[in-house]
Amino acid sequence: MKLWPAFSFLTASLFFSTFSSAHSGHDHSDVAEITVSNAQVREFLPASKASVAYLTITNPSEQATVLTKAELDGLGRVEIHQHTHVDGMMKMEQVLSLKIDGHSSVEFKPGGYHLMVFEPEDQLKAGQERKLTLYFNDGNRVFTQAKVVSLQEMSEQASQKSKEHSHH
Ligand SMILES: [Cu+2]
Repeated sequence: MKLWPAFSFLTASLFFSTFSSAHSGHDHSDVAEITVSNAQVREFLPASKASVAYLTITNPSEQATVLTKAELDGLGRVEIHQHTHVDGMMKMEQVLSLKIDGHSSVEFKPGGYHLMVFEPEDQLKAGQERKLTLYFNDGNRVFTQAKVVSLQEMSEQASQKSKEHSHH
């Protein structure tokens, strides 16, 4: 694809600019803990090479933080993705870093940010828990347990959520 070099250059320069601005010498002594909630990873569908995980990251501190990497136990590869609209088409692309402003949270959800997971060492089964590790550019790491859910559970929750939204 011809556009790819331009995309990767843009992503790389965004990465370095957020990286350096987050390192502009702030004091870490009063940094509040980043928390992760509702982490879920979907079972792999038959014959599918990738699955998806959702979570919410909350940054209660003053300073922005930058997520740079995610790992999930038993999965060979985890990528941070976002959905974008290109010429009216919904596409997804990998992001190398994700900035989370101070006093804010980012919800990974269908149609937005998500984790793509690849290369399972063993089968993911609904009801299991897998350790999820998130890496931030200040050296901080956050661990949580991601719940393995079936496609049905995941889509039921998504439709439940959208109902809640439309009824208020
Ligand atoms: Cu994706």
